[in-house]
Amino acid sequence: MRKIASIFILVVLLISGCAKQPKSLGTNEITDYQGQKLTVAATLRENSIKGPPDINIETYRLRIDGLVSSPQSYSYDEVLQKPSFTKLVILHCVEGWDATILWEGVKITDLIAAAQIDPKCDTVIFHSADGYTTSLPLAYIKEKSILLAFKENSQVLPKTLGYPFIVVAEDKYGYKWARWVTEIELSDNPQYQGYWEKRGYNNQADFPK
Ligand SMILES: Nc1nc2c(c(=O)[nH]1)N[C@H]1C(S)=C(S)[C@@H](COP(=O)(O)O)O[C@H]1N2
Ligand SMILES: [Mo]
Repeated sequence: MRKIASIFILVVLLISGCAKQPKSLGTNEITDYQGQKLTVAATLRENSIKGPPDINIETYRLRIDGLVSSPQSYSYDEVLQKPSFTKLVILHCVEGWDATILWEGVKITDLIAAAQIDPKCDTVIFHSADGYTTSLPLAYIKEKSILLAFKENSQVLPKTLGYPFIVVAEDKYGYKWARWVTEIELSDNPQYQGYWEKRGYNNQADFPK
């Protein structure tokens, strides 16, 4: 009889314990994709030059300027209206860590086309809300259909990963992955040096295959 009573108490405790568990309303975040384990953004170390800036999405604009005849200024929603694409790309930082993430974004070529780029342009310079800059060759952006991502692992880009936008600079080291992008400048200067490039990092930044 004592045994039955204790089993009863155990069951009651288990049920009440379960009832206290918060019910999950679900998450959009995915943890694996086509058999590949993805990196959870929250586990990534944030190591930017000034810390993640606050972006007011109501007043936010992405400008396309430089050597163009028709500069553009997109709101967040206007960027999202462009055709979107996903890509599984690994971000490698020079410090040795990496992150495997399913990115979703728009093609940079789709954003700059309307600006009517001067044929002299061969370089794309990214400016960010924290004052960071970096550049990539225009030919590379076209050939690889480089994305400006607004989602990672199926959820809206978290602030630490560059909300609202990060450049998915595949095959290039992390310092080419501009986060919090506010301006895309078309240039004819392939020698342009961004924040880390000025401090000695290689301008090609190719990740060894
Ligand atoms: N705007 C901005 N973008 C940036 C950086 C930065 O400091 N500011 N850091 C770069 C570097 S060095 C890397 S490795 C990736 C990921 O940054 P994390 O090391 O802070 O995670 O973002 C890149 N993009
Ligand atoms: Mo980095």
